Amino acid sequence: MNASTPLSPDEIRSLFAQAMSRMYRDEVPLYGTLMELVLEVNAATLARDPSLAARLQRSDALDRLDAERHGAIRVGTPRELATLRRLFAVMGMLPVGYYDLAVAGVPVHATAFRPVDAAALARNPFRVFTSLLRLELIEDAALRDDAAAILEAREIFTPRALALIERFEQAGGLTADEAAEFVAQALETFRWHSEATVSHATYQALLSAHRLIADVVCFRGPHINHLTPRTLDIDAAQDAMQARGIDAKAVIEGPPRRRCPILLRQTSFKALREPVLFPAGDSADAGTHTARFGEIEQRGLALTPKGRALYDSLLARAREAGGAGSTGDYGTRLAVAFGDFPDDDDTLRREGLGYYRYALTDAGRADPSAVARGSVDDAISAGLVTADPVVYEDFLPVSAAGIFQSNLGGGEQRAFAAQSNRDAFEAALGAQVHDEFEIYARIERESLVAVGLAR
Ligand code: OOG
Ligand code: NI
Repeated sequence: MNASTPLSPDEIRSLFAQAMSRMYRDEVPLYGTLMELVLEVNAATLARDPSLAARLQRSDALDRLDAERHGAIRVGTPRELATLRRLFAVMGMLPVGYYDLAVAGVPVHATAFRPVDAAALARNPFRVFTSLLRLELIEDAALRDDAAAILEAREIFTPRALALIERFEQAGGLTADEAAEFVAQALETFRWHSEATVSHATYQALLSAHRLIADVVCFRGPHINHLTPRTLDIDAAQDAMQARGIDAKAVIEGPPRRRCPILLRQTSFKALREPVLFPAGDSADAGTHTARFGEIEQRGLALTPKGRALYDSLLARAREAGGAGSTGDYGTRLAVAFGDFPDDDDTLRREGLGYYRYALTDAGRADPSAVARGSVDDAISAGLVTADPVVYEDFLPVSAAGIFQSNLGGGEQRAFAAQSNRDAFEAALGAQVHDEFEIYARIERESLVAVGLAR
């Protein structure tokens, strides 16, 4: 390839995802252990279940599996969020969904930057869950002003990264050389810095307002706080974590184990306590900070609004039945509640609970007019067409809150009374977030068109 040939956003995203993974493995070696463990579990699962391997192959999910992960960052100001939107756009990552976590006691709201079309997702689905601190939820006005001033004064992007974002916007692409430089420069924004930018006293004051506020405000930038590989069997991965003595979260977030996995199941290891240096001459010049962790997830069928409403109501039933959320024999309550959620692809599809991707079989390719003559169900029962689950590419607010909480030392259970404020989030972002359901529906519709079954 010529150095001046533009690189596609998909290629830049792949380079970036690899570079982030390498950096985080150096920063948090336990993440490397987690990746090895997931590779082993996935290889064993595929060897045990050839039909799963075939299905993943048909829906383009097999090749991307080992490269697949998401990360998470937290920023402090609208300007930071808006610039991140432009940075992620260089890599074909657009904001999808609005997540309000204040209701769960975490003073942030969030979106996920990710690719949206089927080809880009097949290439590399790398996603970054991106939270914006809601400073207005700090009660102490003086502390709130301090935090705002500290954030206003910092610059989380390198001058060269900003210049390359502009270059991309003007030229409509980056050459291979520019892309390599962009990836290296973008990485600087997400690197961990063990030197706090504030005094120990300020750090302590912000920490006692909320641990998360200290994490966002006291450092040079939005360090990546975890990267999450995708496993095909999260129960096996959870057991493997425990067998290796990793301090795993007690409960797997999300739906219970099922024959047909839906949405997203996640578990994590607890955040590490890491040394931090405070500016010289401070009363205490060293301390610790707890923010960075590791996570594993299993992804399943993307649900329609109807399926999602059923999911939300069954999850609420399981959580309410025990009083205080994910404790006690929560696993049993969850399994009982989800007895009411159909667990075979045929029913899920016919009842419109999930999105499916349609493809011609060899027989269907040999006789396309036979496909077009009947209904979708006819074509499937005649063996002309297959229907495979569309993979859920997004996040779940209740699960995300559980992940946040388990990494905040467990002491922060209060909910904020604040209204969810999507308009303010979008104003800060400088754009509207994309609707996840529209994206899945389009992927399903395009597959129907491709097999000649669109009505
Ligand atoms: C983000 C937590 C949410 C997930 O997978 O739900 C998340 C954070 O801790 O910043 O990553
Ligand atoms: Ni996560």
